[in-house]
Amino acid sequence: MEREEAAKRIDALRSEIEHNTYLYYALDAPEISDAAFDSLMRELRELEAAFPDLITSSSPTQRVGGYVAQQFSSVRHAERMYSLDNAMDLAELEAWMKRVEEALGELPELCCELKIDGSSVALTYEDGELLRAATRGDGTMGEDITANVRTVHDVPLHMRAEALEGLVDEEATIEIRGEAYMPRSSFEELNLAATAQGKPTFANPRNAAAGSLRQKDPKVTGMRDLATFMYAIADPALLKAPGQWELLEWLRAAGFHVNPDVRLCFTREEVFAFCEESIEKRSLLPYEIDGVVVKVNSFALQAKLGFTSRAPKWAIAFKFPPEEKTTLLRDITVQVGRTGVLTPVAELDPVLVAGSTVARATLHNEDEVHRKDVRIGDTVIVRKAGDVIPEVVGPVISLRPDNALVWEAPHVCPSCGMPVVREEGESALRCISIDCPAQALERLLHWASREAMDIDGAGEEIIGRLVETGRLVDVADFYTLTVEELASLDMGRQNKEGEAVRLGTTIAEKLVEAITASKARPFERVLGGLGIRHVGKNTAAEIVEVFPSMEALMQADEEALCGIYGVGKRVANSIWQFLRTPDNIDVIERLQRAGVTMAATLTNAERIESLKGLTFVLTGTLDQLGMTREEATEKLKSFGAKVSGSVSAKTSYVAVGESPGSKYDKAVQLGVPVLDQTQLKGILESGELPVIE
Ligand code: 0OX
Repeated sequence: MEREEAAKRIDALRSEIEHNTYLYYALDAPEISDAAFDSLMRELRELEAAFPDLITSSSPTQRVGGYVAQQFSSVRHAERMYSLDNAMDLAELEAWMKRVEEALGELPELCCELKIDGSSVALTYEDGELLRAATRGDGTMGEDITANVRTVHDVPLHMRAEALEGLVDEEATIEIRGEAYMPRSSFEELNLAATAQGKPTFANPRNAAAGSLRQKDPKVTGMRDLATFMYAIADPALLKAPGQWELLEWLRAAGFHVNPDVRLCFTREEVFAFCEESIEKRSLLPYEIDGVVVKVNSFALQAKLGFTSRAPKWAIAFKFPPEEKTTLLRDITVQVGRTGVLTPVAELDPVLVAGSTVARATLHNEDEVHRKDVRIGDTVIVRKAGDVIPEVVGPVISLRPDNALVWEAPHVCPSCGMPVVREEGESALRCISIDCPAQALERLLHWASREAMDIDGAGEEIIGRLVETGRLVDVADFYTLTVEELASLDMGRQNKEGEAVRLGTTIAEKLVEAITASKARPFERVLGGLGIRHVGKNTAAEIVEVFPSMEALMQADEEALCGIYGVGKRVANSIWQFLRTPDNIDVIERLQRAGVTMAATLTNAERIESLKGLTFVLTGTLDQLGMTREEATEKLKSFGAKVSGSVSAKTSYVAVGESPGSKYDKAVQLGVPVLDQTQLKGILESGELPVIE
């Protein structure tokens, strides 16, 4: 074929493919078969291969580029990407409508949308061409994920021509915002495949979407089934449309995928009805939603209402009540924790609840099992406490089979076979054997965990193997592991060729590096990591305030220990006992010889206590700090501040990251000042408070 003829055919094929992509993905109304579509794509690919100079970046064949990013660069959003205030029930939603009504003199038209539980994206178009795609980040700065977003089929690489008519200035650069999500079925398939390959799974479709968008290699993103629903424009003034409803119509016409479940409401009752219908609809939708977003429709009225420092006053997210599902309770097993506590665990038929698959849920203790009267074989109601921790609410008695089995607590430890005890006044059964391997495993996992020594790569599988092979008995053994022995560690599995899978040099080297790095963790982490009963990270920090070295702590008697803030008789006795047990002393000495930190690096007098007297609460995903939440907490403490887990009138500041929950709401309710991630970062760097508007 001649070049000129090829160019014409290429143009025609591209238009046809784009039109059919739009029909398929945006309108959900395909007109040609998948096979016919594939045939068009194949022809286009062949022609482009024959005439490579005719390839353009917005050709439908060019969604997946070959470039593998080392890291994502930061981009500034055209306008700040605000988050949404939440209404936790219909009464809070009503209160918001009342505020809006009072501010505007009457209740305006309200546009109701489903709240897609995905990952926010911002798409920038210049001259109608997709120029850039970014994550939300902290709302001001996001990450450049253009190459990955280009692989998402329902994201137009260029807007449809008719869209230009709706713009005030056809050449303007516009930023379109929305949510990228992974359909439930694709999420389940992805996790099944990951499980089959022994890879980690995603907790829920939202994490799967966010994780897929942050892949270094766009080819990987291209293999994930992602989709989008777009619902906003950074600057509505660029559009002729007068309101949200018209914006959604324009977005549809421009080629974007817009959620069809939207409704323009004129009364409170209509808004409530939409919320209630959406709750009903929730489990039937092929994607996850976690609420309804209600927006004042008119852009002019939106501007009148304005923003708080965090969110628009003209919109609210009505959050759904915790989702409950029923499933089969297959068995009740017993887990042995690091302090020997035996916890009954419900083994369930996997069920998707509030965005993640639940297969196990704690039943807390023996009394709880009997109080709830759950029996093996029961159909049980499952929900997520605070939408996070799965719990069994109770049985559906009417569905109880005749052979449902009443669970009996074990008399011996399921791990070591030694008799278990239930101390007076306690609800927990406990294995008190020193040699219990389950306790050893849990202690080692706790030591390696992020909140303690943060040994990257030391997960359950590797630690489990090292315990089974007898190479790890106590936490000091970590520091004697060598690259050579780890590299040849038999993982107890076989590959396709039937050979034993070994850990390998690369992972072994990284692990030894992480173990070495952990030696420098602050003393309070070491203390919290030892697994002393009743000594978690907060108590450990208080102990270090008074006894800043292991040497000083070893010499303290129970009375002196009781002088520590938050340490009563029971805790003091547990610390004292621990430090007088020969096996524990041996572990501490070996840790010390290995070079693990055994004293606080800064004494109280040396501390720059610029934040003394202030209490911070951190909430939401803090991914813009350049450090982990634990590190940020430590840093704040090093400036003399307290960091608390809950918001009260005494809280000085609440720092919020992505998707903050009820703590943010509480802060607003109590009038506690809120910091965003940029402000928190500033404090962490300087130890000084920002000027808050
Ligand atoms: C959603 C969703 C999120 C954005 C900032 C002001 C209004 N997750 O589906 N946010 C918004 O709009 C907000 N709409 C949505 N549909």
